[in-house]
Amino acid sequence: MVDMPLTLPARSGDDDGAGSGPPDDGEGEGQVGVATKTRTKPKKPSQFKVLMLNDDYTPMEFVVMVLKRFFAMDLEQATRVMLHVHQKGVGVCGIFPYEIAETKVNQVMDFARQNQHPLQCTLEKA
Ligand code: TYC
Repeated sequence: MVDMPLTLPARSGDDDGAGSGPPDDGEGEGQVGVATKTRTKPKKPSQFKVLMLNDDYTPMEFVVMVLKRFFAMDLEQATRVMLHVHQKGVGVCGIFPYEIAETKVNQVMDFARQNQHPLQCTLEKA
């Protein structure tokens, strides 16, 4: 009497086209799936600069009011940033995560429009 194995050892591919089973369709258990990788070090949300642009028409006092109201600056800080923008053409109001930066830009643009000033504010990746 000869001992026969009851089960055959698993093979990774039944690719000979003939013999025991149907041809391998590449969908065998444990072979196809979505590769996932858990990030152990979470990425910091990227930061965005909110920039104020100079123009020839918006009153200086209005720009100072905007900087105090939406960027929590005191009078001295707001005046310094406003004069920087007036002289250099552009200045940084603050650096925030994207959604906060975008909200600030919208708030400034809406407030300027409501007051009929052409003041422009924009975002830039920090
Ligand atoms: N240049 C404007 C003026 O002379 C003042 C100003 C400053 C406007 C900063 C916009 O972002 C600005 N009245």
